[in-house]
Amino acid sequence: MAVSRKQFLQLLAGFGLATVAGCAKSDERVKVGFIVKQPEEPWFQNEWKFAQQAADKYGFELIKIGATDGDKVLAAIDNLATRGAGGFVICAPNPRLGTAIQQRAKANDLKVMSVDDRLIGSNDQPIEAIPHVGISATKIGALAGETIAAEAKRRGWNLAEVGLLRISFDSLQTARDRTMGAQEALIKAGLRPENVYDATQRTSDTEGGFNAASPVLTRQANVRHWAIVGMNDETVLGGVRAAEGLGMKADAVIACGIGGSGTAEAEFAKTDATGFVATILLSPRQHGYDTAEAMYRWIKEGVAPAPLTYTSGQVMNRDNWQALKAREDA
Ligand code: FCA
Repeated sequence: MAVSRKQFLQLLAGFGLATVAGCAKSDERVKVGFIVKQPEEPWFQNEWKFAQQAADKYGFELIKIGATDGDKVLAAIDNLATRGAGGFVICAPNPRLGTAIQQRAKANDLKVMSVDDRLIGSNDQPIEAIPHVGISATKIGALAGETIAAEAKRRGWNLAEVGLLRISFDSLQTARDRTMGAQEALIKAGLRPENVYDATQRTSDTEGGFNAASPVLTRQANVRHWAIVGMNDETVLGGVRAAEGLGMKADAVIACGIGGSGTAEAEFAKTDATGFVATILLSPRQHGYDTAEAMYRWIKEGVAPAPLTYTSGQVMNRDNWQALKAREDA
């Protein structure tokens, strides 16, 4: 019978031999892993920050691991088992790692729940057995689109003449739902479907957004007014920077991000407004604190988390960002 390293250590502990294995006399604290795909992104830093607050409140140990590819994810899961974790929360670098993650967690006797990006199984469907907390992507995207439409109206733009740059990452369901939600809202407000230009990004950071946007904007040199949407603040900001690089300043661009973490804050804090007019503020508290707390309870009390939770967002801009942040940190 195959015995995982964790089970092996537990067996040793059972025989009073834990110290022989070099394990300090057993640490009774619950340990919760929190694996994220892009540890340098402010959103994930924020998730970790709030997860740590849950750890401090309940007295469990939070083990934070950044895992940018599949090998690192599997190594992280083994590492968590070795360190005696009872389970982990994960935003994986690729949702298609779902089956591998599920199997590896099972082999190591670890509970698993996903956050932000839902894991996909071998049948191409979400793995329903893994509890998930994600954003209500289509609605949040629609709010981004409506925010842009309202600003266009305020500026007196004719939406029928506006180009929409949809920076896309369609292999990720939440990213597709977000940007399609925005696109549909803008079309409803008067944007013409033939004026939608997709720019496919390879990475979901600012550089990825910039590299995707530049050639598309260059090719459509006749479009004078641009709306820009994307899966997160970094992506959208990359699009705004690309437009600026081509001489399109704040009066030619209306962009709305999704996220509201440090990237957007830094943009709003600038003295001069840029084309990045707003973002949809998400809740890193719900995605970080609540998921870590739910995993802790699952391990400690055997109470499984809700199978599926969708969180909402609200418009954040230069006028209200400081007030909204103060409320979130309170
Ligand atoms: C995805 C994105 C992140 C963030 C999160 C809520 O994981 O990559 O930037 O938007 O969803």
